[in-house]
Amino acid sequence: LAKAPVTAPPNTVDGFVKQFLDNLNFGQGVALSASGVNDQYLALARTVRDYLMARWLETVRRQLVSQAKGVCYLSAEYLLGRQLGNSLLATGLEDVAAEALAECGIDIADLRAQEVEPGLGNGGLGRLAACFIDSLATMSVPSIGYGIRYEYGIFRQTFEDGQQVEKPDRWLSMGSPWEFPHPEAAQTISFGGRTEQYDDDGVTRTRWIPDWDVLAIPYNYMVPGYLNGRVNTLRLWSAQATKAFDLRIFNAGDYAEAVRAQTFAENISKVLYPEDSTPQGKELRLQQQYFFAAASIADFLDVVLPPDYDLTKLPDRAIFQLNDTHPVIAVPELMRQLVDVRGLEWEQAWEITQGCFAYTCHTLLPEALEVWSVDLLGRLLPRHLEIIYRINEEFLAAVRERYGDDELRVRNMSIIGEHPERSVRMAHLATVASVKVNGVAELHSQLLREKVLHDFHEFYPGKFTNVTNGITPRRFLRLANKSLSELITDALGPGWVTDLDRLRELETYAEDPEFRERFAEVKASNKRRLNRVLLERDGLEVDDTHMLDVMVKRLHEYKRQMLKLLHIVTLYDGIVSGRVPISEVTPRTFIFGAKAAPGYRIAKDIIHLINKVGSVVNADPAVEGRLKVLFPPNYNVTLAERIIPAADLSEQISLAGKEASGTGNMKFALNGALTIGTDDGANVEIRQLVGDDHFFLFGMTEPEVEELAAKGYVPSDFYRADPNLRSAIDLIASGAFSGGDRSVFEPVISNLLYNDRFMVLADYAAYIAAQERVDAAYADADTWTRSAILNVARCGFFSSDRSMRDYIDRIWHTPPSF
Ligand code: 26Y
Repeated sequence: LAKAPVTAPPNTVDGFVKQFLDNLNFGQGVALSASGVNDQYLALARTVRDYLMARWLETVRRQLVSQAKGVCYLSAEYLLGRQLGNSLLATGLEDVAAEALAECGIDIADLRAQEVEPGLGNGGLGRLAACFIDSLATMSVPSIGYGIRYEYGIFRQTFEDGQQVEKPDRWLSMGSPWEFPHPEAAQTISFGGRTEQYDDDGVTRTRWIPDWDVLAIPYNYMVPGYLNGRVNTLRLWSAQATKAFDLRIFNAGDYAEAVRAQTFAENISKVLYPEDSTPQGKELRLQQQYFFAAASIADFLDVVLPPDYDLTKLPDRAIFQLNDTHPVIAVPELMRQLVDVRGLEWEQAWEITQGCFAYTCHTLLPEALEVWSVDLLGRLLPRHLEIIYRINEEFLAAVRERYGDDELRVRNMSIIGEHPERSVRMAHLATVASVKVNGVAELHSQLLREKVLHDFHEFYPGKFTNVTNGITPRRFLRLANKSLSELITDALGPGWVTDLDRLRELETYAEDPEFRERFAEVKASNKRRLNRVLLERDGLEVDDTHMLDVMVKRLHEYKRQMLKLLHIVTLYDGIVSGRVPISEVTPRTFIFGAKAAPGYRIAKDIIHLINKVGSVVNADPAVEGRLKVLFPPNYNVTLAERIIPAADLSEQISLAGKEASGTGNMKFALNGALTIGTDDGANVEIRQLVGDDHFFLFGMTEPEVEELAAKGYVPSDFYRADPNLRSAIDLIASGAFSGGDRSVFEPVISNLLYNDRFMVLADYAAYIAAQERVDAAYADADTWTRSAILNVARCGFFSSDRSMRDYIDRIWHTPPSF
């Protein structure tokens, strides 16, 4: 294999100008004088791409030659965020590009603003995948990300009269300069039909006779490492109708039916499911999962591996990391490939398969553990169901051998559940098939071992491990918070970007009054920048003299946006009732960002309520502008990069034992916000690292939650016992935020008083008390700043580079390779 013949354009302003103009003229087909901002953006993107291309081809070549063990990260979601800024950063071209464009009379910021981010994920799990592939590229680890190229990503959220209205996310409508389609490398993915046994030279074998299929077209994306000359690949699959599919019908003259058939096939990669946490038994979702899992396995076996590869060595060549259960159908698919297609013996194939998978669980909520009804799975993937049955049979035989006839245990561990209907428990299948199973924060992994998958932990000692999540410092510090990055680099030099533990050295700077002053000025300037962004984006104003108190994350009851809202209503209630003199109210701007799953009724009601409370509070002269509630719509990665660096207070207030990890919590702390939080997920580790004096802890612990649940939680008892709480709830119930209409928020109120599954009312008093400690601490600006600096200094642990090192050491055993 020859070295890649491609060379990058010269790394100079002149070189960049020439390349940019070439791309504009020859790529877009317009002259500079006639070009619009989108032409210019596309030409700029292609120019940066040109600088990455030689490195990409070289990375692919070396990976082919070395055949070193690599990671195949299988994820149904990648929440990438904008690509341009990150590519400029990775190539070290930020300044060259800005100067070159200035020479052409263009402000690069205008072009950056043109990019529509690919929102191919819902929230934490999808963003985690994006951080991980960034770290793998930066650490030179052989790896490839596999996923789905949704034509429509997560919906665009708008508000109409305070209520969420979903609009389609047409992220591809202006063209995406970052993708490389390869129709010639398509895989055919089959569905439906039946299986049959046949005689193969005296051996009985099984084959699958499917009844329809689709093409999976790979689209490659560059994943550039930070200033290291490496570019890994993200391969996303797009569904296309096969010729056989519609030709037959076309020839019969039924054009409408042909188009319908095509639509049916292409629907598979049409839209991202906007549900998070609550799986809906949607057939299309199972199609999506099999579609990308099967295409990825086939791609790896047929395209990435050399021909005649000895498959018994596969565990030394590849590890397929399952990002939650969404790709777990890859397990029976690999078995099918090995046994039915490539003729291996079952036992041998199973040994290979068990050496090739690892599973990450991202939840603790029982309703979020994916199951597929046997009926549906058998109809869509009959051969896979047979394979799953056989895996289960052998697994349960081993369980029985170990525990005798403990049928209760057997039933609990079975891959097949019987209630409320016969179904395949994907988490059990993943656990049985995997080398390792990991949770995403210490507490989460502990609860997995002790509760959710306890029997499995007992059966497979050593299989369970923890890898605490992380975030990429490139995007979430260096790119998102340029002024803080410059301050840090002034103090420490530039090495921290790939060695985040070095932030520890800032601890001594926290004692330096001049450094504190500069740090406080960085925070203030980030607030001013946020003000400009929100003013232009949504007409919202951020007062840079206010404490900025932020809660951004998916809207979910367990995350308890309601608790934050009750705090705001309590403050407001204190003012309007005259109980609290206005001069005693700390000026705060509250920012919410949250999408609710379109079918999640109560979550949408809560969004509505937040908006209505905001309208009333913001307009009430009695408040004297001291409280402001802002809810910019359509929170996404791009907005996160603007909000997080400006925040003073980070709200991480889930009910203990429900948030697997959280990653927003890490982003805030690393950008110098102090956390108010429960003892949940990675909050636990953040607090341990930054220290109790620099973290506002409140609320029940996980065992206390269990205890309260066991003795019978009665939310209305808390309502009755606490006059502040009662008054706040009564104010909402009175219609004060709904123009006097008591019915509008009745479901929210009833849910709180009579159900309150996530114990908002039980933690209310502790939360209010903790917020009073926040106010007191904030009053001493200099001490607050010192705490903020210590948060930055002590959160280097949360780099996703560290997460990747942990995966490599504990699970993958895939060292960096050049
Ligand atoms: C199957 C479908 C309904 C589904 C779709 C998306 C199920 C779950 C999800 C997404 C889950 C998710 O984002 N989980 C979050 O993963 C983060 C990364 O590990 C954690 O930090 C966070 O606590 C967890 O809620």
